[in-house]
Amino acid sequence: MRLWRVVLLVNLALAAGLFLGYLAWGRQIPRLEEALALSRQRGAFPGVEQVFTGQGVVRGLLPELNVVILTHDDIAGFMPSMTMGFQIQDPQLLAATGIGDLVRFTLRGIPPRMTITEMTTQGKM
Ligand SMILES: [Cu+2]
Repeated sequence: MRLWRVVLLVNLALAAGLFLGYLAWGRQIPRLEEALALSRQRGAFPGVEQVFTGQGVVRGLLPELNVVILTHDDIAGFMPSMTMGFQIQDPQLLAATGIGDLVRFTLRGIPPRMTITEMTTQGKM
């Protein structure tokens, strides 16, 4: 067999192999991205920033510590309902809130160190 034919056959075999590999693995990518997004949601990666939203009632304000005490509902994927203190990022959020307010809030951070970054009053309890 002539050398150029050998080279051509080897190249064709490589091209066919690459194409088949691309077909097989290319189809895995959307499935893997989905699994990754789901794992991130579940907090499967310690050290990765998480975001949760929740609703609760303000029980206490500790402006000198930048803490709000809330009785919060279930925070899906994070914690069940309870009364606890949350660190608050912006002291302005505390000033705009009163005891007994029904609030919606956003928690952001690397668990277990979560901070309230947004909080809006929905009404009074
Ligand atoms: Cu809690």
